[in-house]
Order: sequence, then structure tokens, then C-alpha cells
Amino acid sequence: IKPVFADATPISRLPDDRTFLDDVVSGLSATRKSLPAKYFYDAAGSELFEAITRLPEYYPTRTELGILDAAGPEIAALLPRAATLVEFGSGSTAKVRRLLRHLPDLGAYVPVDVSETFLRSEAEILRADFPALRIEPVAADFTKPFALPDGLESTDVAGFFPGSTIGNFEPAEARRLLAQFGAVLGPGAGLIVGVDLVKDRAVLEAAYDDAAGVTGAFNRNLLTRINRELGGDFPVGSFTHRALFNERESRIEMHLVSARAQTVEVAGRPFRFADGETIHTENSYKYTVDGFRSLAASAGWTLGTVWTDPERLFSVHALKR
Ligand code: AVJ
Repeated sequence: IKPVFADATPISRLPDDRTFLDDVVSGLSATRKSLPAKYFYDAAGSELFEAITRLPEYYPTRTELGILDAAGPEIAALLPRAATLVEFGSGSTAKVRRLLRHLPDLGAYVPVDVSETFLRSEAEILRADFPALRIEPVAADFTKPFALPDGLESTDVAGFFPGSTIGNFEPAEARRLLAQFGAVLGPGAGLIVGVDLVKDRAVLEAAYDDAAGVTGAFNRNLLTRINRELGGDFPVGSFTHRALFNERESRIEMHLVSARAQTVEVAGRPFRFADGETIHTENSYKYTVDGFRSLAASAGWTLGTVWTDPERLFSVHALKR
């Protein structure tokens, strides 16, 4: 397996050479403390997330898989023969497998992920099951511009962005990201995006605050990671998990709540917490079908088919450049 490293060919230069430490220091120094959700996914965090996807309360993963199973033949019909499928933030191969079964004529599959180790092992597993498929992993941060592997730029290209990962971005950022996908994929490209939908508050909040406490462990693992990687001394047990649906912003917010007044050190710097003060650790935006369609249109995409489940919990959108 030979991961192709994205060449630095920026389409637009982003002020984003920040490290984990920079992000933690600036997030904890702000009046309203926050930490970027992308840091959840170290090895332990990725495993906890996999456990979340199997929880009874966490409907998005299984609902999206059901939609992909049902829509597979229609999605296949949208892709030209020998097309290249690029998955942004590929993670585990569970979702793309649902599509690949329906795509016997696919030319190449390009999983893009920051975690090179994960990318390698997942590509290997996938190769065993789809021996005829050309798999060209790219180790890159999909939020930044990157080049497609040599020889694939001139093929028909489609992007795949499942899991409602788009929901982690504020709407303006989500628009920018969708436009950037267009630039990476090139003219004429297709894009399949999974988007979680607005629904009853109780259903949403249970999905992010499960009875078994797995989401709480996932949230608190960010503090464990800071302690380990940045020499922090967070007493992890003194922060409790909170998930709430902010209806005005149409997003689930996750917070870590300090159970007492305390001072925590990270890399030798003190950060003061009042009793009950929170660190905002994640936003997960929920869209209406029409709301997401207008966002995609404003990012330069032409709107295609939308598939949902019978309960309209989740949606999968086909877009074209
Ligand atoms: C991976 C961002 C789609 O927002 O539902 C799950 C992450 N956080 N439970 C989501 C998550 C808490 C998940 N995404």
C-alpha cells in the first residue's frame, strides 16, 4: 500500500498551520471556552465514535446506511463508467462498502483521511473484499485543498461525503467546504452528501446523550488527550457531559461542564474555570432538506436527487458541478 501524499498545491491559502497546542490554548483562553471537534478522533476517540454509531439512540449511521442500500442502484446510474470516487474523511469503510457493491464499473476509489495509519489499514481490508478495484489512498486534511493522485485528474470524478460530517461546520464554513470540494473534484464532478435532518428535540438530544454514557466518554476523552499529548492536568472526572439542541442555530451543542471552580494547567499555562463553566466542544448542525439544498446551490452545485428514510430522519443528496 502506497498512500499518495497530497502535494501542496493550494487553491486558496488558508491561515491554518495551527497545531493542537495553539488551538487548545486559544480555545481555553477565550471568554467562552471552546475546543475544535476535529481533535476528538485520536485512537481512543475513533473507537468511542464507532461505539456511538452502534448505540440504540444514535440513529444517523444506521439510517444513512439504510438509505445508501436502497438508493445504491440510482446512485450507480449517476456515475459514468470507470469514474473515480473520492471520499472526504473516509474513516471506516462501512459506508463506502454500501456504495461499492452497486458500483462494479468504478475505475478507482480514493479515500482521503488525515490519519495515515487508519487509512492504510482500512484500504487493506477493503482490497481484500474488492480485489479488482483500484484503491489510491490520500493522506490529507480534506478541509484544505489537495491534489488527486496522478492519472486520475482526467477521469470522471465524484465525491462522497457521508455521515453528516458537514454538520460539524458552521453554515458559512460548510458552504466554503462544499465549494472547495468542487475545486478539488473538478468541472463536471458529482457529489453525494449525507446530511442529518432537523427533528424532535428529544430524539436529537438522546442521540447525543445516550443512556450508556458512551457519548460522555467520547466528549471527556478530549481532555484525556490534552493531558497526554500536551501535558495537561485536567481532572477528567470533574467535567460532566452536556448535549442540548440549540433551536435558534439549528444545532446540537456538546459541552464539558466544570463541576467546581478550579484551575487547570496545559503546557505550563493556567486556565481558570468557574463552577458550572463550560467548554463548547462540538456543534452538529441539523438541516431541513430545502435548507441544505439552498446551501449547496450557494456553493455552486446543481441540485439533483434527494433520498430520505420513511421517518425523514436523515437525507442523502446528489449534487453536480
Ligand atoms: C461525526 C460529526 C457526524 O455530529 O453526529 C456523534 C459526531 N458527536 N456523537 C455527529 C458525534 C457526538 C458526529 N459526526
